[in-house]
Amino acid sequence: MKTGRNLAITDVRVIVSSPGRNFVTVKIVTESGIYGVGDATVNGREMAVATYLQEHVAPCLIGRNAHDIEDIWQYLYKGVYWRRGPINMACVGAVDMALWDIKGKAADLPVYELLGGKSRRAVTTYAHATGNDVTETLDQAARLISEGFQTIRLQSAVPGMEGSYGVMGDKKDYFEMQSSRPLPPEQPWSTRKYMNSVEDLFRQARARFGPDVQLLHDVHSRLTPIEAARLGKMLEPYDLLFLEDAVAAENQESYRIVRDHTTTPLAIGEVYNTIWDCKDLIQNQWIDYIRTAATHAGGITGLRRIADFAAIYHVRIAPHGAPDLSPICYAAQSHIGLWAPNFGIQEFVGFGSAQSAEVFRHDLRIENGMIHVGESAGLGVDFDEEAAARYPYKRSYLPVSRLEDGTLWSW
Ligand code: EZ4
Ligand code: CO
Repeated sequence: MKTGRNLAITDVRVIVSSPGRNFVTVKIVTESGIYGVGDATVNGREMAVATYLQEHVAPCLIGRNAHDIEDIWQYLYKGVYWRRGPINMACVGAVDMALWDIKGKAADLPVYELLGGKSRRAVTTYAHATGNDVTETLDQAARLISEGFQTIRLQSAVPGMEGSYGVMGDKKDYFEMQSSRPLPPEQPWSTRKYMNSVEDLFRQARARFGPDVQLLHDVHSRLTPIEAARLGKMLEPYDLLFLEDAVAAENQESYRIVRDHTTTPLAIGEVYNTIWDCKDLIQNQWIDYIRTAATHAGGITGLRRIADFAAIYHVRIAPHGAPDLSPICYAAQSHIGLWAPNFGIQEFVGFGSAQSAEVFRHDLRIENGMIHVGESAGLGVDFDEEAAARYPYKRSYLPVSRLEDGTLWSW
């Protein structure tokens, strides 16, 4: 394809580094010297993405016009017989982010301007409060509220269960939990113990913070639809902004059951890779927030398509913001969040470790619980390859979950 303003791609660099945790970064360089960066991190499967990019994607990009974002997206999607899937879509996502970054730099405009401009002043986020008991969780929530966050995710250890989701005791992250043997840590799960304790967390939270603060909770896909329906009803008096991942939904129809029984708003999507994974959930209005990440669902182009489709059905976007998404993904999602008319909220766990700040330089800042996007052209985030080389890849896994009798469960 020949277009007027050619900006030929001359190099595609794939860097796996571990500044605090593993990230897969793509750097696309053009003949003009303008380059763009993208995040391709798939937590626990980083080398699969890196090899896919290096071996299968990079050769297809050399010589192409970096301005042809849509054609390159289609080429890497339809042009792969296999389509979809987390590995392919993270690679499409990273390339797509890098190309938007390049287009922004070439136009001397921040990416949100290319998307259509600002719909709001800044990007509202929610922060995480987690603790070994209800008091510890709520003390942390109180600190976050005093820092200016108005929406808090609450997770608390389930009494009688060693190591609940999101609660790590004296370990700072899942990396540390794997200690000397890099194999998935195992955590127990008991639906009964969880269901018997979770209401108290929200009862005490409302008693302590009153009605104005927005609260939410991540079930992390551990319930069946009818259990999730019961949980949604149980939590209705505490007025959640949303209940996240109540049920794993490879079968999207599962959410019909939950929806039929509760007015607690529902959110899902952090493991989805395309619009097809959430099509039924959205068009049947079984959910209220779609949580697909730019990295995992085909980049800015993929997320924008999902956002526009979701808007028709009163579904808002609430992109995943875990620590395994690099600052490049945060930047991409912040530009989308500034633009999307149906933006809901952005999950926020900080911009990463001190090591990560050496590697990723960005002009995002958080103030009163909102992300402010700077005025740099492109995504406003740069990647320092020399700094990254100081932090080599370390094999790492997310935990797995087992019932008390040993049965493998959803983590
Ligand atoms: O499952 O970090 O909403 N956030 C989450 C996180 C993610 C893990 C893996 O990406 O659910 O805990
Ligand atoms: Co989640």
